[in-house]
Amino acid sequence: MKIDVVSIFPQYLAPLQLSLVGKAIESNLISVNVHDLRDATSDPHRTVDDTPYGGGPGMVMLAEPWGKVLDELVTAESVLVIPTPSGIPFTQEIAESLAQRPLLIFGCGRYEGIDARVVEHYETKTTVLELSIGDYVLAGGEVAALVMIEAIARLIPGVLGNSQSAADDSFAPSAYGRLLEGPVFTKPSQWRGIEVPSVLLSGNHAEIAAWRLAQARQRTAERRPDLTGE
Ligand code: JD8
Repeated sequence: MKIDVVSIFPQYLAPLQLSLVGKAIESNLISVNVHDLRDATSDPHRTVDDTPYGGGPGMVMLAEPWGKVLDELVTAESVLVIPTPSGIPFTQEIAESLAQRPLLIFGCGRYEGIDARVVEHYETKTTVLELSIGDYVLAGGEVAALVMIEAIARLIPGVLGNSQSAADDSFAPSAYGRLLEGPVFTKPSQWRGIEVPSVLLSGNHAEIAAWRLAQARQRTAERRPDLTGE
């Protein structure tokens, strides 16, 4: 998978070189290229924004620099992801779908957002997804891109080590819908007077699996009834 990220703060994407995504890059399972939007400007001040038509607070990102950089990146097979608080909620299901695609492009806006004609234009050239990572407001799209890229990359075959499995994740599909993960424990078996549930020390794998499923279903029903349709 090839991932391109466009931002006026390319250093914001430096964490992609670390940990899970960094190892996937080193293993050539994915490639990540970060592009500075200001390199696509044509004035001495490398201007990327201007005042909004119709008035109102803040500044809006100019369409032309986006056009210049995206014309070099977008193909019919690409998916252009635009993080925005007004987007469709980003979910594990969307992450699973995007993990199947050969080329993802993340357009990270700032200020009040990107001139809407950019999305309108590129919808005629490629698949465009305006996605939101949650119901709160950030200062720009970079953090959202980091979140989405990590969620997607870990689903690419070979990225997670043998000891890990996306199939056991929270939100992974199961016979009972997408469930939250239950509680996890490690040594010591007693910590500050609190014991590990005895079933986990029993060695009875069927009982352990049943207990874990029951815990996941209970936690999901309590915290996220929307996931179980209850
Ligand atoms: C992209 C500019 C800031 C947003 C004026 C604050 C995603 N879940 C999410 N929350 N916020 C974002 C997000 C915020 C962004 C941009 C994503 C580009 N801003 C703007 C509109 C109000 N400022 C996001 N995904």
